[in-house]
Amino acid sequence: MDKYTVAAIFRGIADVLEIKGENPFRIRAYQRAAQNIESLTEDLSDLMARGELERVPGIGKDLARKIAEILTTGRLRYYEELKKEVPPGLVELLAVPGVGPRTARLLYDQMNVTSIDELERLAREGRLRGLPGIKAKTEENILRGIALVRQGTARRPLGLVLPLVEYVVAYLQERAPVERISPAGSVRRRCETVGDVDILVVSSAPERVMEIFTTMPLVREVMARGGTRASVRTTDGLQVDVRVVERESFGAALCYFTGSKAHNIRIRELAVRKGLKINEYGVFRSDERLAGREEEEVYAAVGLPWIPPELREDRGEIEAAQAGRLPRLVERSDLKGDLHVHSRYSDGSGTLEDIAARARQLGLEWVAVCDHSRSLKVAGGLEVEELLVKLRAVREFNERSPDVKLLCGAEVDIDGRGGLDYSDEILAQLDLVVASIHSGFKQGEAALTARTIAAMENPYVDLIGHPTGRLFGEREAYPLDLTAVLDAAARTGTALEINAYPKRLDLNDVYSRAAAQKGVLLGIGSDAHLVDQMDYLALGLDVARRGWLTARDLLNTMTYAELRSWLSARRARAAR
Ligand code: DGT
Ligand code: CA
Ligand code: CA
Ligand code: ZN
Repeated sequence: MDKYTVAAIFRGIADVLEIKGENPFRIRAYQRAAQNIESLTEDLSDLMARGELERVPGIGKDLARKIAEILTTGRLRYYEELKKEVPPGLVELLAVPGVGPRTARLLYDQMNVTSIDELERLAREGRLRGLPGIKAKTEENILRGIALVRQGTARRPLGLVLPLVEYVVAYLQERAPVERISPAGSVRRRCETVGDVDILVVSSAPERVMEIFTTMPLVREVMARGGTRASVRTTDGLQVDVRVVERESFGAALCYFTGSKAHNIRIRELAVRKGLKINEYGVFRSDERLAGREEEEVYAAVGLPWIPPELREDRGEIEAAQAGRLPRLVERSDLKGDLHVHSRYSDGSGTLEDIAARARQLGLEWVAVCDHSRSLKVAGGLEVEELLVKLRAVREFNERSPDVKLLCGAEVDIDGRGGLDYSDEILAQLDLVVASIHSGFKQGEAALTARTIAAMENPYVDLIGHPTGRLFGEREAYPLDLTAVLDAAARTGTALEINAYPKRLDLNDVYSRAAAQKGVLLGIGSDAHLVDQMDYLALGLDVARRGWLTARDLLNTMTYAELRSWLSARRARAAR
């Protein structure tokens, strides 16, 4: 998992080059390389051993050599030298939109500004104006930029945080004397956005854990460090807290720090009624410790079965647990297919073979290959003739492939009035049809609701893609009458997508649960554009579990044969 170290160093290089006013193409090259490296699923060291680093997009001879140096020595001399050329505080200022390298340099040289906090204070007090090129208006822009940075770094989408959590956990496991380790907090509950990362550890040598954690290459700043607890900020600004707890308290601490706070409060009330006290150290009757090593013991002390972290939001899970009616949440091993993958036929990068190979690695039995339809020109939407070529190619592929089967699908645009981008005659030939809205978001609730329902009323539409259109950090969900949409889905038997692309997670947990309660089927689609992104299926699973879904609520748990018969029943109804 050294890819994050390499990516962090490359990003650092890009920042320094930017301050130095170097060639923008060189800067961009480092940034792009960092991004590509991060999304690799293959181990960098393996690639290096096979001499294949240069096969990663954006990596040439020079960068391959630098990666090799980082992988073998843990550092990069070029970067160490380069860093000496600029003051460290300067790099932080660049994160503020509107503060470019020239302004950052100016602020540093003339005002000694080395942090965003200082910059904010000076701008507030009106002390920047008067510097060359800085007016009252510029100060306002800087303050607005700072607010954006704070907002953007305040909560991040789960999918962008999880790889880093896995990295930190693996890093500590490999290097520190770790007996037990687990993420806690919103990460463990799989909330769709994460404020900060909480990690709990049991160790015989807490100081060692602190030392190793606070000196990780991706640590930018150690915010607090004690004997058993430390907080750091990573190079891209995320806060990570690590706590070392006693072996006997691990379960109690895990309960406490997993939260949610609302869930914890309910559990503690139950304890009080039994004359018990629960805190992060254990379960106590006066001073006697009754339990604490395992979470199960803590729940058992208040007469409950263990509750999956995804449900711990005080949304009825405690009542369900008391009644013995906790849902049997869908699990990764239940998933047999992915409903939404783009291929090279539109804007994806994988061939049919690549997609099937990845599916095989992920233990999937089928994949619906859904490329964009013809009006979505920017995304390489398929003309009818191209679609027919693809259809033949998928049929031929399936004849060759004994295990993984592909479905020839399409992600068909819903137009401004609820019409579809292909005729019914064409749709009827496809194995599976996803219909999505990609334009006209400003139409208002009534029109958007009507468009969505009109698409569901087309008997060839099997699934509505990313039903609310939200994109974290870019676009709010568009206004929809969700009750009407869910009712129409139930009436027409149309499934709704849980789009698992990290910026989407759409439908979300709450709506997925509401849909399932109305008997609507849901389908997870990774919306992968690179085959590596088919891993996003796991994020969709997180949403499904937070939405209380069982295997029976999802299309993804069907075998290929079951899915085909569900689809052909729908087609038969459509033909009537
Ligand atoms: P986040 O970080 O905003 O995404 O959300 P969490 O849930 O990770 O919140 P965080 O990091 O502030 O705290 C982690 C857990 O610790 C939280 O879910 C419950 C527990 N916790 C924190 N503060 C309190 C508190 O004042 N009372 C109780 N009962 N629990 C707390
Ligand atoms: Ca947290
Ligand atoms: Ca925290
Ligand atoms: Zn789409």
